[in-house]
Amino acid sequence: MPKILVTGAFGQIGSELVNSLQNKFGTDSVIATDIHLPKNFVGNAEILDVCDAEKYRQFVVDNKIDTIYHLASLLSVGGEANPDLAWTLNLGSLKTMLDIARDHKIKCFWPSSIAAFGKTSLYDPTPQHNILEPTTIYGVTKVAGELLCQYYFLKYGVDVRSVRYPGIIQYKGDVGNGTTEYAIAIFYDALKTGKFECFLKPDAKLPMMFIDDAIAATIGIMEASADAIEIRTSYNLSAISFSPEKLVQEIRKNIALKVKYKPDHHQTIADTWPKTIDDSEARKDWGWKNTVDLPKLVNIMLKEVSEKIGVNDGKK
Ligand code: AKB
Repeated sequence: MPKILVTGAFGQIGSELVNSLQNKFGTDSVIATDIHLPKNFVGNAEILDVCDAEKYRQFVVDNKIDTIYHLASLLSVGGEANPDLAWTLNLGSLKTMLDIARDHKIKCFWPSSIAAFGKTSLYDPTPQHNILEPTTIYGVTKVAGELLCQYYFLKYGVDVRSVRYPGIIQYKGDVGNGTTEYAIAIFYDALKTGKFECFLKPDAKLPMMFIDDAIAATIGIMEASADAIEIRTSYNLSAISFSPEKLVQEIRKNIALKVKYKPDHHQTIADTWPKTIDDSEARKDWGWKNTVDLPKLVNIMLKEVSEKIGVNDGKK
């Protein structure tokens, strides 16, 4: 029975990943940690601040952890609001995790992002091996983190694996403080008020992915044989790309929605990110496949968010 630690377990990806890992390996195999815990969680959950290196190490030793999904992170907008915390949390805690993984032979996962790319990157579709000159602190921590992962693999043999997540659309966790998160917030506003103010331009197309695909990719790369993992920085990962305008059109097939576009500092970040991603290396090396297209994503989000907030999804 594996002993799995998930940090940042109640954020956007963790909320769903913990559930999938519990179903796959059994509830007792998974320990979900974060700096705040939800009230109605079923399973093992504990407070853990990953910026406290000694506590992190002791926690791993005490619980005989053999696998870590290190998800604790600020996103792009949160990072710009607090660059020092972004550096300490996104990169400092990754270094702690890699040191622990090296010393205790732990297999680990760490998420990178499309934020690793920047204005000088080659785009459309964005190749795996690329110029990485991001201009957000979030992007800087992702590029440095990718290189650190590769360094620990080459120097110490740490089995660390990573993907560059596109914008993840999920409904279980809160709406995170990022740029692609407009595409989550829109469902809450559409269902509650029938109106949405968008901080991006109508044609700001970005790579996106439904949470189920993101979880399949995360567990998929961790289950692949170590020999198959040719890239030890981070794999490009792609599913669907859409603009706010395209998403609005799809939502309007289901419910009425009025939208005002007021592009602001979020658009400045989006301007530096790719529109489409070439993820052929992930498909070739460990069999990555996406399954959820835009109409399906919109249907699921309308149903799940309406149930979560207790309003009609317009179909009943
Ligand atoms: C953000 O927008 O900051 C994140 C990301 C793409 O990494 N969702």
